[in-house]
Amino acid sequence: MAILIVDDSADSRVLVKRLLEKNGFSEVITAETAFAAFDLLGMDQPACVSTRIDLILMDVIMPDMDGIEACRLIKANRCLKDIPIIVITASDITETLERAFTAGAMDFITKPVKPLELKARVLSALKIKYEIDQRKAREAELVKVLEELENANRELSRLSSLDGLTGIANRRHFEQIYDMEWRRAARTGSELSVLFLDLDFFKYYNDTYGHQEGDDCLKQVAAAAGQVLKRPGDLVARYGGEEFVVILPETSIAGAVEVAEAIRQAIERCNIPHSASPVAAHVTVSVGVAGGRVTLADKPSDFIARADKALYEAKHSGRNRVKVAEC
Ligand code: GH3
Ligand code: MG
Repeated sequence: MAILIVDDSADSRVLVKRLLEKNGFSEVITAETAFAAFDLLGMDQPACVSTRIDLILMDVIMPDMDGIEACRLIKANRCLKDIPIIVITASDITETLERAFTAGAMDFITKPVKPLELKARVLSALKIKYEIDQRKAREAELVKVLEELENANRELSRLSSLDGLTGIANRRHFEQIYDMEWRRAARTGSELSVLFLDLDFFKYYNDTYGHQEGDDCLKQVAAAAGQVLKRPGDLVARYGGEEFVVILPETSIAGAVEVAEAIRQAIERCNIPHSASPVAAHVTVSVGVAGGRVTLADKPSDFIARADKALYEAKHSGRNRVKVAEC
């Protein structure tokens, strides 16, 4: 905690310094001119430099630049504006004091300086400075905590929309996006398609290779399906267990069948051995497709039910195939 005395008179500087030191203020720095004070405060630096100075005692009448103008410049500096300034003046003319307060001075002391008055004013200014510092530290801490909270919330909302195993969207996220895409399609009268994918004989896969391998297989299938999707609005999500769902906005049934077939083939190309499957030597999927132009008379659940029914038909007509829902 340092106090800076700015005074062109050497006698005054020595006197005030001694008085302060006698009252236990051990770190007292002096400057002969306003410019020397600016140097000490680092005012010529482009960025804020940390200063030890907690209080400035500023003489008013000085050559080159008077104490009031110096006070105004220090207060205009965003790095230094919280340092209290007490002006030391030979006159207590109202006009001088008014100018000093307008320039940002906190208090004044008249010359000749009286020891008790100096001590009282310095103590009260330092107390205020301490409180300002405490408040600023609390504010900085609060800003930091808020930033951390915002980051954590962002991460939480990202995680809450992802499936823990496969890393693709989860069912909750699918439902949000589907609802949004449905309303958009109904509003604009555009087409929307939905695919339901289900691994064939996956129970046998787990029984043969174990649950861990089963989990790895689900990850590969999710990644393969995701790679097929090219448009920014397309979304693949894990609907649950070994079932996946794909949303294809602004896509006709014919387009959706193409995507479904591309996904089915991409999963075949992964060539994940499935020795217990009655339909192929590798992992395969069945896909149900529903879609078309959305009107306000339709319900969002209609497409889901139709895609699910088409999936059921794909299963019952031999698996490892794509089936389109009847309207
Ligand atoms: P289908 O061709 O008729 O779909 O037969 P399926 O064996 O795939 O269908 P079923 O519904 O009988 O079995 C689904 C299996 O998927 C059973 C379940 O243990 C497995 N499964 C579901 N979720 C997970 C998972 O997160 N990890 C693993 N490893 N297996 C899962
Ligand atoms: Mg299955």
